[in-house]
Amino acid sequence: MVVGRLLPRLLRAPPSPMAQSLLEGACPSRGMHAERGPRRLSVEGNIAVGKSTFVKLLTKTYPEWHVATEPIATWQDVHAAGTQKACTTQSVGNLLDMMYREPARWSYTFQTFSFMSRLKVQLEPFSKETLRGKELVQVFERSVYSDRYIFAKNLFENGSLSDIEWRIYQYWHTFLLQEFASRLRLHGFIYLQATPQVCLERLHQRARAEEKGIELAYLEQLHGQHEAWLVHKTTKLHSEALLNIPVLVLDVNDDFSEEGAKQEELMRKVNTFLKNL
Ligand code: UDP
Ligand code: D5M
Ligand code: MG
Repeated sequence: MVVGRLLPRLLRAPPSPMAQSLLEGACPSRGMHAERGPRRLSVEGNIAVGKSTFVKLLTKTYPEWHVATEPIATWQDVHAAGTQKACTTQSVGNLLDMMYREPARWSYTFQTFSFMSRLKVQLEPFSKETLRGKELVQVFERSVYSDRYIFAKNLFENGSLSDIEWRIYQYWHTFLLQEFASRLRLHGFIYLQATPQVCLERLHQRARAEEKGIELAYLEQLHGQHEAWLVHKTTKLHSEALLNIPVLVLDVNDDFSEEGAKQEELMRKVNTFLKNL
């Protein structure tokens, strides 16, 4: 089989069977970017569209990639960090639940916390071993950008963030993104696209307690924000560079949770996208 000879500059460890099959015909060229170093991608998409399922599939297909899942557990169980040692395990509340119960009271607080937790994830340094792998790929489930251009923007537009909260948010968000620009850099977005109706069905299936009050209208708003930012490119962004980051749009209306042709099609598209970054 030809696959062995074309072995993956993208894949350093022995590839999984699916990765192996994806490599047939893989071109060793690196694409537009001459520079070496990690490729950093963020998986974006509506609530319950299937991001976590998708990043699990990436992990299975490409076990050597570094995947950072959304730090939702941190939001569901906020701890008194930074205080005396004895207090560090004390839980002070479920901020996700608080935000959904009382959005006008807790949305701004939620934004400060979700941003900090995403920033920490995106800034995490690479180990020496990791850096030795020249073709490293790092994947994040959502980003500091979706925090702002999907959620915070939407919460402002639906009245859950006040005018002054939105302005203060943008002020520090822009400042911090500029300060950390080089370390936050992403090379691509993978946008998982499905109708709000499909997302609602998956949300009901997952049945996360905090989300039981989410209605179709909210998912429609968030869908509109994703489309404006990643497809129509009409969202006003804080930087030109962000606008120019390539976006791979994947239609995930059809179920991809089981092994089969749909999963293979998605992984093939990711592979092609990555080769051209
Ligand atoms: N799911 C599904 N089919 C799919 C993708 C996801 O049935 O093709 C289910 C998945 O098992 C979970 C729910 O939809 O019960 C939400 O998926 P996930 O948590 O991955 O979504 P996320 O909120 O991370 O986008
Ligand atoms: O998203 C995890 C859950 O967290 C889901 O209910 C949306 C919510 N979330 C994530 N980020 C934000 C921000 N920045 N503001 C408000 N709500 C947010 P899931 O899609 O299930 O992985
Ligand atoms: Mg998830």
